[in-house]
Amino acid sequence: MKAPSTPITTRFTLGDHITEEQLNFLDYHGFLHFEGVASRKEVDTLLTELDRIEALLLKEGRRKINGIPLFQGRFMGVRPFIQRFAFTSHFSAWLRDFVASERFEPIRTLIGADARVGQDEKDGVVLNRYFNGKGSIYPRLGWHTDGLRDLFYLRMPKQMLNVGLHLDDVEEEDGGLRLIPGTHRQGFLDMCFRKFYFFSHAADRAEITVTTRAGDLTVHDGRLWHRVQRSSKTGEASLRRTMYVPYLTGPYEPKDATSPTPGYHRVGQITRTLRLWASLLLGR
Ligand SMILES: O=C(O)CCC(=O)C(=O)O
Ligand SMILES: [Fe+2]
Repeated sequence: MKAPSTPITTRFTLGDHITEEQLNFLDYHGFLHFEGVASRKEVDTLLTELDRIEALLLKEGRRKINGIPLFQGRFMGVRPFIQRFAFTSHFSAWLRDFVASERFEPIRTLIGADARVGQDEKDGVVLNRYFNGKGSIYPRLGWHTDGLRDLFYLRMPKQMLNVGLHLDDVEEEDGGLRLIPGTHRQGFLDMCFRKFYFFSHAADRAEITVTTRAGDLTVHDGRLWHRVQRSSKTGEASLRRTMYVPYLTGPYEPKDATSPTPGYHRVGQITRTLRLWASLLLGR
């Protein structure tokens, strides 16, 4: 594989197709960064929609959507605050249209000619809200690859591309996504043991920081080692919001209100509850 001629800090522009240069960059480094894919106005609309959806879900006392738990913290220990939403586009016609919009076609076909947006599958369209402070169950996320389930079954994870839309301006001190370029090409043992899954948070010599402007889009290979660094700020100033859109191939497997909660989400529910209590008690 040829090393890309563009520097690793390159922010590309999303056109009507993925160029050879972009493909090569993704193959080599395991990620791609596109600048300004959504406008400020669209980001604002999305965040306003999200506030409306949160109010609705809290009013109804919802804990799960189609079997997937909502991760609920308390913003600065004061008010209930949902930090991970699943199937978000079910609650917003605007969002449903937005994720299906023409501009994302090159991203969809990058996953596969017959790929589709999983509005009703897996966890649906996911919205994350990280903040640092009292009552946060999500101030950061330890080192991991997204292929853990495959490793559990002792099979090598296949390429899985995570497509994230970033909704905040994030500089180095705001924490955010850190990844180790090229690790998507590592072997099975490195993918299992290079880091202690979710417990290890230490910066790696080879990691890079993904700094973003609201509206940027990133694609990263799920086999890469990555983590989310805690913001050095607290409260409102530490908010980091991202939207992850699943693109799927293979048989259509929609979920509904009768769908069971996957085992790994059950385990997560316990650790999140403990984390929330600890955060409320310790105030951080
Ligand atoms: O917040 C992000 O950008 C990444 C989150 C992540 O890695 C995950 O949820 O698996
Ligand atoms: Fe991840």
